[in-house]
Amino acid sequence: MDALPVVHSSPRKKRSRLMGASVAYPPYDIKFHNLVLFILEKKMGSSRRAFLMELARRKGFRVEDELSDSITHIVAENNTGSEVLEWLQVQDIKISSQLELLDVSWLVECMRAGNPVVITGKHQLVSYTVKSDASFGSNPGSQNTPPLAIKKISQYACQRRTSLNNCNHIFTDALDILAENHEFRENEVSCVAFMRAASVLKSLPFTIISMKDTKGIPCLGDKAKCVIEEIIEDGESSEVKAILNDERYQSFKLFTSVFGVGLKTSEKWFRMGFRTLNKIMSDKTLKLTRMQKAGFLYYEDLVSCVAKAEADAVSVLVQEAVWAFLPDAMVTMTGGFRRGKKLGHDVDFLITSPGATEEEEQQLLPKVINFWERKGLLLYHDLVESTFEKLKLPSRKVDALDHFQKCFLILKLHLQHVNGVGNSKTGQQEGKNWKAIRVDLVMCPYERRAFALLGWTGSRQFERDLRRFATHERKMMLDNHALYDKTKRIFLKAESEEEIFAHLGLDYIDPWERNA
Ligand code: DCT
Ligand code: MG
Repeated sequence: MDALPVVHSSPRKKRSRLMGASVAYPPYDIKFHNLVLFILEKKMGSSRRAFLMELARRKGFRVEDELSDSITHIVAENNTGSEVLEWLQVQDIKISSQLELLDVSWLVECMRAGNPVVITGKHQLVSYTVKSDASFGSNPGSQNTPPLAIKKISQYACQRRTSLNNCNHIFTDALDILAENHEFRENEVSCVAFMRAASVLKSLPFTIISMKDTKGIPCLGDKAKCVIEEIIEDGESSEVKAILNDERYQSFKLFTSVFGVGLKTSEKWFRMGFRTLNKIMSDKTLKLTRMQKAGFLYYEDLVSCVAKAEADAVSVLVQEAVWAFLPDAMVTMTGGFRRGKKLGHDVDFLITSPGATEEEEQQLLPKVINFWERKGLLLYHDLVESTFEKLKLPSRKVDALDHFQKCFLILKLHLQHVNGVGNSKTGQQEGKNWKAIRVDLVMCPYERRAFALLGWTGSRQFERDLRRFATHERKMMLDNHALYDKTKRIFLKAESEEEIFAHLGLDYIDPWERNA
Protein backbone atom coordinates (compact mmCIF):
# COMPACT_ATOMS: atom_id res chain seq x y z
CA MET A 1 0.00 0.00 0.00
CA ASP A 2 1.16 3.48 -0.76
CA ALA A 3 -0.60 5.92 1.47
CA LEU A 4 -2.92 5.63 4.38
CA PRO A 5 -6.13 7.52 3.73
CA VAL A 6 -7.13 9.96 6.40
CA VAL A 7 -10.70 9.13 7.28
CA HIS A 8 -11.76 12.29 9.08
CA SER A 9 -14.20 13.04 6.29
CA SER A 10 -15.08 9.55 5.09
CA PRO A 11 -18.70 8.80 4.06
CA ARG A 12 -21.03 7.93 6.87
CA LYS A 13 -21.48 4.31 5.77
CA LYS A 14 -17.77 3.57 5.89
CA ARG A 15 -17.33 5.41 9.13
CA SER A 16 -19.97 3.40 10.96
CA ARG A 17 -18.35 0.19 9.83
CA LEU A 18 -14.99 1.35 11.08
CA MET A 19 -16.39 2.64 14.33
CA GLY A 20 -17.93 -0.77 14.85
CA ALA A 21 -14.55 -2.36 14.45
CA SER A 22 -13.27 -0.80 17.63
CA VAL A 23 -16.08 -2.36 19.61
CA ALA A 24 -16.13 -5.92 18.30
CA TYR A 25 -13.52 -6.73 15.74
CA PRO A 26 -13.21 -9.96 13.81
CA PRO A 27 -10.73 -12.36 15.39
CA TYR A 28 -7.64 -11.59 13.34
CA ASP A 29 -4.61 -13.78 13.93
CA ILE A 30 -1.92 -12.10 15.98
CA LYS A 31 1.40 -12.49 14.22
CA PHE A 32 3.58 -10.27 16.37
CA HIS A 33 3.17 -11.38 19.95
CA ASN A 34 5.74 -9.24 21.68
CA LEU A 35 4.13 -5.96 20.67
CA VAL A 36 0.97 -4.63 22.28
CA LEU A 37 -0.18 -1.38 20.71
CA PHE A 38 -2.39 1.36 21.96
CA ILE A 39 -3.38 4.18 19.65
CA LEU A 40 -4.03 7.50 21.32
CA GLU A 41 -7.26 9.18 20.28
CA LYS A 42 -6.25 12.63 21.57
CA LYS A 43 -5.73 14.97 18.58
CA MET A 44 -6.06 12.01 16.17
CA GLY A 45 -9.81 11.68 16.31
CA SER A 46 -11.93 8.60 16.86
CA SER A 47 -12.56 7.66 13.25
CA ARG A 48 -8.94 7.74 12.18
CA ARG A 49 -8.01 5.86 15.31
CA ALA A 50 -10.59 3.18 14.57
CA PHE A 51 -9.37 2.91 10.99
CA LEU A 52 -5.73 2.51 12.05
CA MET A 53 -6.66 -0.01 14.72
CA GLU A 54 -8.51 -2.21 12.31
CA LEU A 55 -5.80 -1.97 9.70
CA ALA A 56 -3.09 -2.90 12.19
CA ARG A 57 -5.13 -5.83 13.47
CA ARG A 58 -5.67 -7.07 9.94
CA LYS A 59 -1.89 -7.02 9.48
CA GLY A 60 -1.42 -9.22 12.54
CA PHE A 61 -0.67 -6.59 15.21
CA ARG A 62 -2.18 -6.81 18.66
CA VAL A 63 -3.98 -3.53 19.27
CA GLU A 64 -5.79 -2.91 22.52
CA ASP A 65 -8.90 -0.74 22.88
CA GLU A 66 -7.96 0.38 26.36
CA LEU A 67 -4.74 1.49 27.94
CA SER A 68 -3.42 -1.22 30.23
CA ASP A 69 -0.18 -2.29 31.86
CA SER A 70 0.40 -4.78 29.05
CA ILE A 71 0.80 -2.02 26.42
CA THR A 72 4.31 -1.87 24.97
CA HIS A 73 3.86 0.77 22.27
CA ILE A 74 1.74 3.92 22.33
CA VAL A 75 1.17 5.51 18.94
CA ALA A 76 0.13 9.15 18.74
CA GLU A 77 -0.47 11.71 16.02
CA ASN A 78 0.01 15.48 16.27
CA ASN A 79 1.16 15.14 19.89
CA THR A 80 4.53 16.11 21.29
CA GLY A 81 6.36 13.78 23.66
CA SER A 82 5.57 15.96 26.62
CA GLU A 83 1.86 16.03 25.70
CA VAL A 84 1.72 12.24 25.63
CA LEU A 85 3.65 12.03 28.89
CA GLU A 86 1.28 14.53 30.47
CA TRP A 87 -1.71 12.52 29.29
CA LEU A 88 -0.16 9.31 30.60
CA GLN A 89 0.42 10.80 33.99
CA VAL A 90 -3.26 11.30 34.66
CA GLN A 91 -4.26 7.78 33.57
CA ASP A 92 -4.92 5.56 36.53
CA ILE A 93 -2.80 2.75 35.25
CA LYS A 94 0.41 0.83 35.84
CA ILE A 95 2.79 1.50 33.02
CA SER A 96 5.02 -1.22 31.62
CA SER A 97 8.70 -0.70 32.19
CA GLN A 98 9.68 -0.40 28.53
CA LEU A 99 6.96 1.69 26.98
CA GLU A 100 7.70 3.25 23.60
CA LEU A 101 5.99 6.51 22.73
CA LEU A 102 5.85 6.69 18.95
CA ASP A 103 4.69 8.92 16.21
CA VAL A 104 2.09 7.55 13.83
CA SER A 105 4.78 7.56 11.11
CA TRP A 106 6.16 4.39 12.70
CA LEU A 107 2.79 2.64 12.40
CA VAL A 108 2.40 3.83 8.82
CA GLU A 109 5.79 2.30 7.96
CA CYS A 110 4.81 -0.93 9.71
CA MET A 111 1.59 -1.06 7.70
CA ARG A 112 3.53 -0.60 4.49
CA ALA A 113 6.07 -3.25 5.40
CA GLY A 114 3.44 -5.65 6.74
CA ASN A 115 5.51 -6.19 9.87
CA PRO A 116 7.03 -4.17 12.71
CA VAL A 117 9.82 -1.91 11.45
CA VAL A 118 12.85 -0.89 13.45
CA ILE A 119 12.18 2.07 15.71
CA THR A 120 14.57 4.96 15.15
CA GLY A 121 14.95 8.39 16.70
CA LYS A 122 12.69 9.96 14.10
CA HIS A 123 9.77 7.79 15.28
CA GLN A 124 10.29 8.32 18.98
CA LEU A 125 8.32 11.14 20.52
CA VAL A 126 10.54 10.86 23.54
CA SER A 127 14.01 9.50 23.00
CA TYR A 128 13.93 7.77 26.32
CA THR A 129 11.60 5.07 27.53
CA VAL A 130 9.14 5.45 30.33
CA LYS A 131 10.35 3.38 33.24
CA SER A 132 8.82 2.47 36.53
CA ASP A 133 11.98 2.36 38.59
CA ALA A 134 12.64 6.05 39.08
CA SER A 135 10.46 9.04 39.52
CA PHE A 136 9.01 11.39 36.96
CA GLY A 137 6.75 14.13 38.11
CA SER A 138 4.23 13.85 40.87
CA ASN A 139 1.99 11.55 38.85
CA PRO A 140 -1.26 13.21 39.83
CA GLY A 141 -4.54 11.39 39.76
CA SER A 142 -3.23 8.06 40.84
CA GLN A 143 -2.30 6.65 44.22
CA ASN A 144 -1.44 3.08 43.37
CA THR A 145 0.50 3.72 40.20
CA PRO A 146 4.26 3.68 40.49
CA PRO A 147 5.60 7.07 39.52
CA LEU A 148 6.34 7.37 35.84
CA ALA A 149 9.96 7.85 35.10
CA ILE A 150 12.29 8.69 32.31
CA LYS A 151 15.29 6.55 31.62
CA LYS A 152 18.01 9.15 31.45
CA ILE A 153 18.74 10.82 28.18
CA SER A 154 22.45 10.25 27.72
CA GLN A 155 24.81 12.89 29.10
CA TYR A 156 26.91 12.29 25.96
CA ALA A 157 25.95 14.10 22.75
CA CYS A 158 27.22 11.10 20.76
CA GLN A 159 24.36 9.04 22.22
CA ARG A 160 21.74 11.59 21.25
CA ARG A 161 20.34 12.52 17.84
CA THR A 162 20.46 16.25 17.28
CA SER A 163 19.04 17.47 14.00
CA LEU A 164 18.83 21.13 13.01
CA ASN A 165 15.17 21.22 14.10
CA ASN A 166 15.84 22.75 17.45
CA CYS A 167 12.49 23.30 19.12
CA ASN A 168 14.06 24.91 22.19
CA HIS A 169 15.75 27.88 20.48
CA ILE A 170 14.47 30.33 23.02
CA PHE A 171 16.44 28.50 25.74
CA THR A 172 19.48 27.37 23.76
CA ASP A 173 20.14 30.87 22.37
CA ALA A 174 20.31 32.16 25.94
CA LEU A 175 22.50 29.29 27.17
CA ASP A 176 24.85 29.72 24.17
CA ILE A 177 25.33 33.39 25.06
CA LEU A 178 26.06 32.50 28.70
CA ALA A 179 28.61 29.89 27.53
CA GLU A 180 30.22 32.39 25.17
CA ASN A 181 30.46 35.01 27.92
CA HIS A 182 32.28 32.51 30.14
CA GLU A 183 34.54 31.61 27.21
CA PHE A 184 35.42 35.29 26.83
CA ARG A 185 36.21 35.41 30.54
CA GLU A 186 38.15 32.13 30.31
CA ASN A 187 35.96 30.40 32.89
CA GLU A 188 36.27 27.01 31.30
CA VAL A 189 34.16 25.05 33.79
CA SER A 190 31.13 27.34 33.54
CA CYS A 191 31.53 27.60 29.78
CA VAL A 192 31.45 23.81 29.36
CA ALA A 193 28.48 23.51 31.74
CA PHE A 194 26.36 25.95 29.71
CA MET A 195 27.47 24.40 26.40
CA ARG A 196 26.38 20.96 27.61
CA ALA A 197 23.05 22.32 28.82
CA ALA A 198 22.39 24.01 25.47
CA SER A 199 23.45 20.86 23.64
CA VAL A 200 21.09 18.51 25.47
CA LEU A 201 18.13 20.84 24.88
CA LYS A 202 18.92 20.93 21.15
CA SER A 203 18.35 17.16 21.03
CA LEU A 204 14.91 17.16 22.66
CA PRO A 205 12.03 16.11 20.42
CA PHE A 206 9.66 18.44 22.28
CA THR A 207 9.58 22.05 23.44
CA ILE A 208 9.98 22.71 27.12
CA ILE A 209 6.91 24.50 28.35
CA SER A 210 7.15 24.01 32.08
CA MET A 211 9.91 23.11 34.54
CA LYS A 212 8.23 19.71 34.87
CA ASP A 213 9.50 18.96 31.36
CA THR A 214 13.12 19.29 32.51
CA LYS A 215 12.87 16.41 34.98
CA GLY A 216 15.21 13.59 34.08
CA ILE A 217 17.17 15.66 31.55
CA PRO A 218 20.91 15.39 32.28
CA CYS A 219 23.48 18.20 32.02
CA LEU A 220 21.08 20.81 33.42
CA GLY A 221 22.76 22.36 36.42
CA ASP A 222 21.07 24.73 38.85
CA LYS A 223 22.24 27.79 36.92
CA ALA A 224 20.90 26.50 33.61
CA LYS A 225 17.61 25.57 35.27
CA CYS A 226 17.28 29.07 36.72
CA VAL A 227 17.74 30.54 33.25
CA ILE A 228 15.14 28.18 31.78
CA GLU A 229 12.68 28.97 34.57
CA GLU A 230 13.10 32.71 34.12
CA ILE A 231 12.52 32.40 30.37
CA ILE A 232 9.40 30.29 30.91
CA GLU A 233 8.05 32.88 33.36
CA ASP A 234 9.22 36.19 31.88
CA GLY A 235 10.04 35.34 28.28
CA GLU A 236 13.67 36.36 28.75
CA SER A 237 16.66 35.97 31.04
CA SER A 238 17.79 39.07 32.91
CA GLU A 239 21.36 37.73 33.06
CA VAL A 240 21.51 37.26 29.30
CA LYS A 241 20.06 40.72 28.79
CA ALA A 242 22.78 42.17 31.00
CA ILE A 243 25.50 40.28 29.10
CA LEU A 244 24.23 41.55 25.75
CA ASN A 245 24.59 45.09 27.09
CA ASP A 246 27.97 44.42 28.68
CA GLU A 247 30.82 46.37 27.12
CA ARG A 248 33.36 43.60 27.50
CA TYR A 249 31.06 41.00 25.93
CA GLN A 250 30.19 43.32 23.05
CA SER A 251 33.85 44.15 22.39
CA PHE A 252 34.99 40.51 22.51
CA LYS A 253 32.15 39.50 20.23
CA LEU A 254 33.18 42.20 17.76
CA PHE A 255 36.94 41.58 17.93
CA THR A 256 36.70 37.78 17.63
CA SER A 257 34.53 38.20 14.55
CA VAL A 258 37.74 39.21 12.74
CA PHE A 259 39.60 36.25 11.15
CA GLY A 260 42.82 35.73 13.12
CA VAL A 261 41.67 37.42 16.30
CA GLY A 262 41.28 35.19 19.34
CA LEU A 263 40.82 35.72 23.05
CA LYS A 264 44.37 36.93 23.74
CA THR A 265 44.27 39.71 21.16
CA SER A 266 40.74 40.71 22.14
CA GLU A 267 41.81 40.97 25.77
CA LYS A 268 44.75 43.15 24.79
CA TRP A 269 42.70 45.49 22.61
CA PHE A 270 39.96 45.73 25.25
CA ARG A 271 42.52 46.65 27.94
CA MET A 272 44.03 49.22 25.60
CA GLY A 273 40.61 50.85 25.46
CA PHE A 274 39.58 49.91 21.92
CA ARG A 275 35.85 49.43 21.38
CA THR A 276 35.42 49.62 17.59
CA LEU A 277 37.12 47.98 14.60
CA ASN A 278 37.56 51.34 12.87
CA LYS A 279 39.72 52.63 15.73
CA ILE A 280 41.86 49.49 15.57
CA MET A 281 42.28 49.67 11.80
CA SER A 282 43.29 53.31 11.87
CA ASP A 283 45.82 52.88 14.70
CA LYS A 284 49.21 52.72 13.00
CA THR A 285 51.07 51.62 16.16
CA LEU A 286 49.25 48.26 16.41
CA LYS A 287 51.11 45.29 14.96
CA LEU A 288 48.69 43.01 13.15
CA THR A 289 49.51 39.47 12.03
CA ARG A 290 49.23 38.57 8.35
CA MET A 291 46.05 36.66 9.20
CA GLN A 292 44.51 39.65 11.00
CA LYS A 293 45.41 41.99 8.14
CA ALA A 294 43.53 39.67 5.77
CA GLY A 295 40.72 39.45 8.31
CA PHE A 296 40.26 43.25 8.26
CA LEU A 297 40.73 43.52 4.50
CA TYR A 298 37.91 41.05 3.75
CA TYR A 299 35.92 41.66 6.91
CA GLU A 300 32.53 42.42 5.35
CA ASP A 301 32.58 39.34 3.11
CA LEU A 302 33.82 37.00 5.82
CA VAL A 303 31.37 38.18 8.47
CA SER A 304 28.42 37.75 6.09
CA CYS A 305 28.78 33.93 6.28
CA VAL A 306 28.88 31.36 3.50
CA ALA A 307 25.63 30.12 1.97
CA LYS A 308 25.25 26.52 0.81
CA ALA A 309 25.19 27.56 -2.86
CA GLU A 310 28.49 29.41 -2.33
CA ALA A 311 29.96 26.37 -0.58
CA ASP A 312 28.94 24.21 -3.54
CA ALA A 313 30.66 26.63 -5.93
CA VAL A 314 33.82 26.48 -3.80
CA SER A 315 33.57 22.69 -3.89
CA VAL A 316 33.82 22.83 -7.69
CA LEU A 317 36.96 25.01 -7.40
CA VAL A 318 38.56 22.61 -4.90
CA GLN A 319 37.80 19.52 -6.97
CA GLU A 320 39.13 21.16 -10.15
CA ALA A 321 42.41 22.10 -8.45
CA VAL A 322 42.89 18.83 -6.58
CA TRP A 323 42.08 16.60 -9.55
CA ALA A 324 44.50 18.52 -11.74
CA PHE A 325 47.30 16.92 -9.68
CA LEU A 326 45.79 13.81 -8.09
CA PRO A 327 42.96 12.47 -10.26
CA ASP A 328 42.09 9.68 -7.83
CA ALA A 329 41.76 11.97 -4.82
CA MET A 330 38.56 12.01 -2.78
CA VAL A 331 37.31 15.48 -1.89
CA THR A 332 34.65 15.61 0.83
CA MET A 333 32.95 18.71 2.18
CA THR A 334 32.96 18.34 5.96
CA GLY A 335 32.09 20.72 8.83
CA GLY A 336 28.66 22.24 9.26
CA PHE A 337 27.63 21.83 5.62
CA ARG A 338 28.01 18.03 5.88
CA ARG A 339 25.66 18.22 8.85
CA GLY A 340 23.05 19.89 6.63
CA LYS A 341 23.59 23.50 7.71
CA LYS A 342 22.53 26.17 5.21
CA LEU A 343 25.10 28.72 6.45
CA GLY A 344 28.64 28.45 7.71
CA HIS A 345 31.54 30.66 8.71
CA ASP A 346 33.84 28.72 6.38
CA VAL A 347 33.86 25.70 4.06
CA ASP A 348 35.83 22.67 5.24
CA PHE A 349 37.20 19.96 2.96
CA LEU A 350 38.91 16.66 3.63
CA ILE A 351 41.17 15.37 0.89
CA THR A 352 42.65 11.89 0.66
CA SER A 353 43.97 9.69 -2.09
CA PRO A 354 44.02 5.88 -2.20
CA GLY A 355 46.90 5.73 -4.66
CA ALA A 356 49.21 8.62 -3.75
CA THR A 357 52.68 8.10 -2.34
CA GLU A 358 53.62 9.97 0.82
CA GLU A 359 55.50 12.49 -1.27
CA GLU A 360 52.59 13.05 -3.67
CA GLU A 361 50.34 13.48 -0.65
CA GLN A 362 52.63 16.08 0.84
CA GLN A 363 52.98 17.95 -2.46
CA LEU A 364 49.28 18.26 -3.22
CA LEU A 365 48.27 21.27 -1.09
CA PRO A 366 51.28 23.40 -2.15
CA LYS A 367 50.43 22.62 -5.79
CA VAL A 368 46.76 23.49 -5.26
CA ILE A 369 47.71 26.81 -3.64
CA ASN A 370 50.03 27.58 -6.51
CA PHE A 371 47.30 26.71 -9.02
CA TRP A 372 44.89 29.24 -7.44
CA GLU A 373 47.60 31.86 -7.11
CA ARG A 374 48.21 31.71 -10.86
CA LYS A 375 44.47 32.07 -11.46
CA GLY A 376 44.31 35.09 -9.17
CA LEU A 377 41.93 33.37 -6.73
CA LEU A 378 44.22 33.24 -3.71
CA LEU A 379 43.56 36.07 -1.24
CA TYR A 380 45.24 34.51 1.79
CA HIS A 381 46.82 31.17 2.70
CA ASP A 382 48.55 29.60 5.64
CA LEU A 383 49.93 26.13 5.01
CA VAL A 384 50.55 24.07 8.16
CA GLU A 385 52.84 21.13 7.60
CA SER A 386 51.89 17.71 8.90
CA THR A 387 53.26 16.58 12.24
CA PHE A 388 51.42 13.29 11.95
CA GLU A 389 53.15 10.19 13.33
CA LYS A 390 51.66 6.80 12.61
CA LEU A 391 52.36 5.24 15.99
CA LYS A 392 51.50 8.19 18.16
CA LEU A 393 48.69 7.56 20.68
CA PRO A 394 45.54 9.63 20.26
CA SER A 395 45.53 12.88 22.18
CA ARG A 396 44.04 12.96 25.67
CA LYS A 397 42.68 16.45 25.23
CA VAL A 398 39.09 16.76 24.05
CA ASP A 399 39.87 19.94 22.10
CA ALA A 400 43.26 18.97 20.68
CA LEU A 401 44.12 20.09 17.18
CA ASP A 402 45.06 17.38 14.74
CA HIS A 403 48.42 16.76 13.09
CA PHE A 404 47.41 16.48 9.45
CA GLN A 405 48.77 18.83 6.85
CA LYS A 406 46.22 21.59 6.36
CA CYS A 407 45.71 24.95 4.79
CA PHE A 408 43.65 27.89 6.00
CA LEU A 409 42.65 30.02 3.04
CA ILE A 410 40.66 32.95 1.82
CA LEU A 411 39.56 32.37 -1.75
CA LYS A 412 38.08 34.74 -4.26
CA LEU A 413 34.77 33.28 -5.40
CA HIS A 414 33.40 34.79 -8.60
CA LEU A 415 29.69 35.14 -8.06
CA GLN A 416 28.73 34.14 -11.59
CA HIS A 417 29.81 30.61 -10.56
CA VAL A 418 27.27 30.55 -7.74
CA ASN A 419 23.94 28.93 -8.57
CA GLY A 420 21.00 31.31 -8.27
CA VAL A 421 23.15 34.42 -7.80
CA GLY A 422 23.63 36.99 -10.53
CA ASN A 423 26.24 39.72 -10.69
CA SER A 424 24.08 42.07 -8.69
CA LYS A 425 24.27 40.37 -5.33
CA THR A 426 22.77 42.58 -2.67
CA GLY A 427 25.23 43.78 -0.11
CA GLN A 428 28.18 43.59 -2.52
CA GLN A 429 30.06 46.79 -3.28
CA GLU A 430 29.19 48.22 -6.65
CA GLY A 431 31.22 46.64 -9.44
CA LYS A 432 32.56 43.91 -7.15
CA ASN A 433 31.46 40.60 -8.57
CA TRP A 434 33.25 38.29 -6.17
CA LYS A 435 33.17 37.35 -2.53
CA ALA A 436 36.00 36.40 -0.18
CA ILE A 437 35.35 32.96 1.35
CA ARG A 438 37.16 31.22 4.21
CA VAL A 439 38.17 27.70 3.22
CA ASP A 440 39.93 24.98 5.23
CA LEU A 441 41.64 22.10 3.42
CA VAL A 442 42.87 19.05 5.31
CA MET A 443 45.00 16.33 3.69
CA CYS A 444 45.03 12.95 5.41
CA PRO A 445 46.58 9.54 4.75
CA TYR A 446 44.03 7.24 3.09
CA GLU A 447 43.91 4.71 5.95
CA ARG A 448 43.00 7.48 8.43
CA ARG A 449 40.19 9.00 6.36
CA ALA A 450 37.35 7.66 8.55
CA PHE A 451 38.83 9.21 11.71
CA ALA A 452 39.56 12.49 9.96
CA LEU A 453 36.07 12.61 8.44
CA LEU A 454 34.42 11.93 11.79
CA GLY A 455 36.55 14.60 13.46
CA TRP A 456 36.08 17.27 10.81
CA THR A 457 32.33 16.77 10.51
CA GLY A 458 31.72 18.09 14.01
CA SER A 459 29.88 19.57 15.67
CA ARG A 460 32.54 20.51 18.20
CA GLN A 461 30.28 19.45 21.07
CA PHE A 462 29.58 16.13 19.37
CA GLU A 463 33.33 15.54 18.93
CA ARG A 464 34.14 16.47 22.52
CA ASP A 465 31.54 14.04 23.79
CA LEU A 466 32.72 11.25 21.47
CA ARG A 467 36.20 11.58 22.98
CA ARG A 468 34.87 11.88 26.51
CA PHE A 469 32.69 8.80 25.94
CA ALA A 470 35.63 6.81 24.51
CA THR A 471 37.82 7.70 27.50
CA HIS A 472 35.36 7.31 30.35
CA GLU A 473 33.01 4.61 29.12
CA ARG A 474 35.28 2.44 26.96
CA LYS A 475 38.85 3.02 28.17
CA MET A 476 39.75 4.00 24.63
CA MET A 477 41.41 7.08 23.15
CA LEU A 478 39.92 8.72 20.09
CA ASP A 479 41.08 11.69 18.05
CA ASN A 480 41.06 12.77 14.39
CA HIS A 481 43.78 10.23 13.56
CA ALA A 482 43.07 7.00 15.38
CA LEU A 483 41.23 4.97 18.01
CA TYR A 484 43.31 3.16 20.62
CA ASP A 485 42.03 0.48 22.98
CA LYS A 486 43.93 0.93 26.24
CA THR A 487 42.82 -2.42 27.68
CA LYS A 488 43.93 -4.45 24.67
CA ARG A 489 46.75 -2.02 23.84
CA ILE A 490 45.91 -2.00 20.15
CA PHE A 491 44.89 0.53 17.51
CA LEU A 492 41.44 -0.22 16.09
CA LYS A 493 41.31 0.24 12.34
CA ALA A 494 38.30 1.66 10.54
CA GLU A 495 37.33 2.11 6.89
CA SER A 496 34.20 4.13 7.63
CA GLU A 497 32.58 6.24 10.33
CA GLU A 498 30.13 3.38 10.95
CA GLU A 499 33.03 1.14 11.97
CA ILE A 500 34.29 3.71 14.48
CA PHE A 501 30.86 3.94 16.11
CA ALA A 502 30.74 0.12 16.17
CA HIS A 503 34.20 -0.10 17.84
CA LEU A 504 32.89 2.29 20.48
CA GLY A 505 29.70 0.28 20.95
CA LEU A 506 27.60 3.26 19.86
CA ASP A 507 24.55 3.34 17.59
CA TYR A 508 25.54 5.03 14.34
CA ILE A 509 24.49 8.66 14.14
CA ASP A 510 24.19 10.27 10.72
CA PRO A 511 26.00 13.60 10.15
CA TRP A 512 22.73 15.59 10.11
CA GLU A 513 21.98 14.23 13.59
CA ARG A 514 25.31 15.45 15.00
CA ASN A 515 24.28 19.10 15.40
CA ALA A 516 24.83 18.91 19.13
N1 DCT B 1 37.76 20.69 13.88
C1 DCT B 1 38.82 19.92 14.32
N2 DCT B 1 40.03 20.49 14.52
C2 DCT B 1 40.21 21.81 14.26
C3 DCT B 1 39.16 22.59 13.81
C4 DCT B 1 37.93 22.00 13.62
O1 DCT B 1 38.65 18.73 14.52
N3 DCT B 1 41.40 22.33 14.45
C5 DCT B 1 36.47 20.05 13.67
C6 DCT B 1 35.38 20.47 14.59
C7 DCT B 1 34.24 20.87 13.71
C8 DCT B 1 34.74 20.77 12.30
O2 DCT B 1 36.09 20.40 12.38
C9 DCT B 1 34.57 22.00 11.50
O3 DCT B 1 35.04 23.13 12.21
P1 DCT B 1 34.37 24.56 12.02
O4 DCT B 1 34.43 24.97 10.60
O5 DCT B 1 35.00 25.47 13.02
O6 DCT B 1 32.89 24.30 12.51
P2 DCT B 1 31.56 24.09 11.69
O7 DCT B 1 30.80 23.10 12.46
O8 DCT B 1 31.86 23.79 10.27
O9 DCT B 1 30.87 25.48 11.85
P3 DCT B 1 30.73 26.67 10.78
O10 DCT B 1 29.47 26.39 10.08
O11 DCT B 1 30.67 27.91 11.59
O12 DCT B 1 31.92 26.63 9.88
MG1 MG C 1 33.04 25.03 9.03
